Amino acid sequence: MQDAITAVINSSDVQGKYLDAGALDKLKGYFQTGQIRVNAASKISANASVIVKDAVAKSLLYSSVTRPGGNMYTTRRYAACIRDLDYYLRYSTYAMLAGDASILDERVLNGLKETYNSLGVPSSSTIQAIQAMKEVTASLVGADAGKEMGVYFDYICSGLS
Ligand SMILES: CCC1=C(C)/C(=C/C2=NC(=C\c3[nH]c(/C=C4\NC(=O)[C@H](C)[C@H]4CC)c(C)c3CCC(=O)O)/C(CCC(=O)O)=C2C)NC1=O
Repeated sequence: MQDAITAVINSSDVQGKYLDAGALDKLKGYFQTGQIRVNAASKISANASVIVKDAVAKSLLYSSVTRPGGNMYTTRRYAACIRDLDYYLRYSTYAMLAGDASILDERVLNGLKETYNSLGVPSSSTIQAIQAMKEVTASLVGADAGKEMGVYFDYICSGLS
Protein backbone atom coordinates (compact mmCIF):
# COMPACT_ATOMS: atom_id res chain seq x y z
CA MET A 1 0.00 0.00 0.00
CA GLN A 2 1.16 3.52 -0.83
CA ASP A 3 0.03 6.88 0.44
CA ALA A 4 0.40 10.43 -0.88
CA ILE A 5 3.70 10.84 0.99
CA THR A 6 5.41 7.61 -0.07
CA ALA A 7 4.19 8.13 -3.65
CA VAL A 8 5.93 11.52 -3.83
CA ILE A 9 9.08 10.33 -2.06
CA ASN A 10 9.39 7.16 -4.15
CA SER A 11 9.14 9.10 -7.38
CA SER A 12 11.84 11.56 -6.24
CA ASP A 13 14.00 8.68 -5.00
CA VAL A 14 13.99 6.80 -8.31
CA GLN A 15 15.31 10.00 -9.91
CA GLY A 16 17.87 10.45 -7.10
CA LYS A 17 16.56 13.97 -6.44
CA TYR A 18 15.33 16.06 -3.56
CA LEU A 19 11.63 16.90 -3.76
CA ASP A 20 11.06 19.46 -6.51
CA ALA A 21 8.45 22.25 -6.42
CA GLY A 22 5.73 20.05 -7.93
CA ALA A 23 6.36 17.27 -5.43
CA LEU A 24 6.35 19.73 -2.53
CA ASP A 25 3.08 21.23 -3.77
CA LYS A 26 1.50 17.79 -3.76
CA LEU A 27 2.64 17.21 -0.19
CA LYS A 28 1.43 20.66 0.88
CA GLY A 29 -2.02 19.94 -0.56
CA TYR A 30 -2.12 16.62 1.26
CA PHE A 31 -1.10 18.10 4.63
CA GLN A 32 -3.50 21.04 4.25
CA THR A 33 -6.41 18.64 3.78
CA GLY A 34 -5.37 16.40 6.71
CA GLN A 35 -8.01 17.67 9.11
CA ILE A 36 -10.75 17.34 6.50
CA ARG A 37 -9.71 13.74 5.82
CA VAL A 38 -9.63 12.75 9.47
CA ASN A 39 -12.98 14.42 10.22
CA ALA A 40 -14.58 12.68 7.25
CA ALA A 41 -13.18 9.29 8.30
CA SER A 42 -14.56 9.82 11.78
CA LYS A 43 -18.06 10.68 10.49
CA ILE A 44 -18.03 7.77 8.08
CA SER A 45 -17.02 5.22 10.69
CA ALA A 46 -19.71 6.45 13.07
CA ASN A 47 -22.37 6.15 10.33
CA ALA A 48 -21.16 3.28 8.15
CA SER A 49 -24.19 1.02 8.50
CA VAL A 50 -26.59 3.92 7.87
CA ILE A 51 -24.65 4.96 4.76
CA VAL A 52 -24.85 1.41 3.36
CA LYS A 53 -28.54 1.08 4.27
CA ASP A 54 -29.50 4.41 2.67
CA ALA A 55 -27.49 3.60 -0.45
CA VAL A 56 -29.26 0.25 -0.82
CA ALA A 57 -32.65 1.94 -0.34
CA LYS A 58 -31.75 4.47 -3.05
CA SER A 59 -30.46 1.98 -5.58
CA LEU A 60 -31.19 -1.73 -5.16
CA LEU A 61 -34.24 -2.16 -2.96
CA TYR A 62 -37.33 -3.32 -4.90
CA SER A 63 -35.30 -3.67 -8.10
CA SER A 64 -34.94 -6.87 -10.11
CA VAL A 65 -31.85 -7.97 -8.12
CA THR A 66 -33.86 -8.25 -4.89
CA ARG A 67 -36.71 -10.21 -6.48
CA PRO A 68 -36.77 -14.02 -6.89
CA GLY A 69 -34.10 -14.97 -9.41
CA GLY A 70 -32.11 -11.80 -8.70
CA ASN A 71 -28.59 -12.03 -7.34
CA MET A 72 -29.51 -10.42 -3.99
CA TYR A 73 -32.48 -12.72 -3.46
CA THR A 74 -32.30 -14.90 -0.34
CA THR A 75 -31.05 -13.58 2.94
CA ARG A 76 -27.61 -15.07 2.46
CA ARG A 77 -27.03 -13.23 -0.79
CA TYR A 78 -28.61 -10.02 0.49
CA ALA A 79 -26.21 -10.13 3.43
CA ALA A 80 -23.24 -10.82 1.12
CA CYS A 81 -24.14 -7.76 -0.93
CA ILE A 82 -24.44 -5.50 2.14
CA ARG A 83 -21.10 -6.84 3.34
CA ASP A 84 -19.49 -6.08 -0.05
CA LEU A 85 -20.80 -2.50 0.07
CA ASP A 86 -19.39 -2.12 3.56
CA TYR A 87 -16.00 -3.31 2.20
CA TYR A 88 -16.18 -0.67 -0.55
CA LEU A 89 -17.01 2.04 1.96
CA ARG A 90 -14.30 1.00 4.42
CA TYR A 91 -11.54 0.63 1.82
CA SER A 92 -12.52 3.89 0.10
CA THR A 93 -12.19 5.57 3.48
CA TYR A 94 -8.69 4.09 3.92
CA ALA A 95 -7.74 5.27 0.43
CA MET A 96 -9.15 8.76 1.14
CA LEU A 97 -7.06 8.95 4.33
CA ALA A 98 -3.96 7.77 2.47
CA GLY A 99 -4.67 10.06 -0.50
CA ASP A 100 -3.81 7.11 -2.74
CA ALA A 101 -5.80 4.39 -4.53
CA SER A 102 -3.22 1.60 -4.41
CA ILE A 103 -4.86 -0.14 -1.44
CA LEU A 104 -7.97 -0.59 -3.61
CA ASP A 105 -5.99 -2.41 -6.31
CA GLU A 106 -4.27 -4.64 -3.78
CA ARG A 107 -7.07 -5.55 -1.39
CA VAL A 108 -10.35 -4.98 -3.20
CA LEU A 109 -10.13 -5.09 -6.98
CA ASN A 110 -7.60 -7.90 -7.34
CA GLY A 111 -9.64 -10.78 -8.83
CA LEU A 112 -12.98 -9.15 -7.97
CA LYS A 113 -14.37 -8.91 -11.49
CA GLU A 114 -13.64 -12.60 -12.10
CA THR A 115 -15.32 -13.54 -8.79
CA TYR A 116 -18.39 -11.47 -9.63
CA ASN A 117 -18.59 -12.96 -13.13
CA SER A 118 -18.37 -16.50 -11.85
CA LEU A 119 -21.10 -15.91 -9.21
CA GLY A 120 -23.38 -13.92 -11.51
CA VAL A 121 -23.11 -10.78 -9.36
CA PRO A 122 -24.23 -7.95 -11.70
CA SER A 123 -21.51 -5.29 -11.91
CA SER A 124 -23.95 -2.69 -13.25
CA SER A 125 -26.18 -2.92 -10.15
CA THR A 126 -23.10 -2.92 -7.92
CA ILE A 127 -21.88 0.24 -9.63
CA GLN A 128 -25.32 1.85 -9.12
CA ALA A 129 -25.13 1.05 -5.43
CA ILE A 130 -21.60 2.46 -5.13
CA GLN A 131 -22.74 5.65 -6.90
CA ALA A 132 -25.63 5.91 -4.43
CA MET A 133 -23.14 5.43 -1.58
CA LYS A 134 -21.08 8.26 -3.06
CA GLU A 135 -24.08 10.63 -2.87
CA VAL A 136 -25.08 9.54 0.63
CA THR A 137 -21.48 9.91 1.87
CA ALA A 138 -21.09 13.37 0.29
CA SER A 139 -24.25 14.60 2.00
CA LEU A 140 -22.84 13.39 5.32
CA VAL A 141 -19.24 14.65 5.09
CA GLY A 142 -19.70 17.80 2.98
CA ALA A 143 -18.64 18.79 -0.50
CA ASP A 144 -14.82 18.78 -0.20
CA ALA A 145 -14.43 15.46 1.58
CA GLY A 146 -17.32 14.07 -0.47
CA LYS A 147 -15.46 14.88 -3.67
CA GLU A 148 -12.32 13.17 -2.39
CA MET A 149 -14.29 10.06 -1.34
CA GLY A 150 -15.90 10.15 -4.78
CA VAL A 151 -12.49 9.66 -6.40
CA TYR A 152 -12.12 6.28 -4.68
CA PHE A 153 -15.72 5.15 -5.14
CA ASP A 154 -15.31 5.92 -8.86
CA TYR A 155 -12.01 4.05 -8.88
CA ILE A 156 -13.77 0.90 -7.64
CA CYS A 157 -16.53 1.39 -10.24
CA SER A 158 -14.02 1.62 -13.08
CA GLY A 159 -12.29 -1.50 -11.75
CA LEU A 160 -15.62 -3.31 -11.94
CA SER A 161 -16.66 -2.14 -15.40
C1 LIG B 1 -12.30 -6.93 1.05
C2 LIG B 1 -12.28 -7.42 -0.32
C3 LIG B 1 -13.39 -8.40 -0.67
C4 LIG B 1 -14.41 -8.20 -1.57
C5 LIG B 1 -14.64 -6.97 -2.37
C6 LIG B 1 -15.17 -9.41 -1.62
C7 LIG B 1 -16.27 -9.63 -2.47
C8 LIG B 1 -16.99 -10.84 -2.65
N1 LIG B 1 -18.34 -10.86 -2.85
C9 LIG B 1 -18.76 -12.15 -2.97
C10 LIG B 1 -20.08 -12.61 -3.13
C11 LIG B 1 -21.26 -11.86 -3.33
N2 LIG B 1 -21.38 -10.54 -3.60
C12 LIG B 1 -22.70 -10.19 -3.78
C13 LIG B 1 -23.09 -8.82 -4.08
C14 LIG B 1 -24.17 -8.31 -4.80
N3 LIG B 1 -25.16 -9.00 -5.45
C15 LIG B 1 -26.05 -8.13 -6.02
O1 LIG B 1 -27.01 -8.45 -6.72
C16 LIG B 1 -25.75 -6.74 -5.68
C17 LIG B 1 -25.79 -5.81 -6.88
C18 LIG B 1 -24.36 -6.86 -5.04
C19 LIG B 1 -24.15 -5.95 -3.82
C20 LIG B 1 -23.95 -4.52 -4.21
C21 LIG B 1 -23.47 -11.37 -3.57
C22 LIG B 1 -24.98 -11.50 -3.61
C23 LIG B 1 -22.57 -12.43 -3.31
C24 LIG B 1 -22.90 -13.87 -3.05
C25 LIG B 1 -23.11 -14.57 -4.38
C26 LIG B 1 -23.35 -16.04 -4.23
O2 LIG B 1 -22.68 -16.71 -3.42
O3 LIG B 1 -24.22 -16.55 -4.92
C27 LIG B 1 -17.62 -13.01 -2.87
C28 LIG B 1 -17.64 -14.51 -2.97
C29 LIG B 1 -17.41 -15.19 -1.64
C30 LIG B 1 -18.44 -14.83 -0.62
O4 LIG B 1 -19.65 -14.99 -0.88
O5 LIG B 1 -18.05 -14.35 0.44
C31 LIG B 1 -16.51 -12.19 -2.70
C32 LIG B 1 -15.07 -12.64 -2.61
N4 LIG B 1 -14.64 -10.29 -0.73
C33 LIG B 1 -13.57 -9.72 -0.13
O6 LIG B 1 -12.83 -10.25 0.76
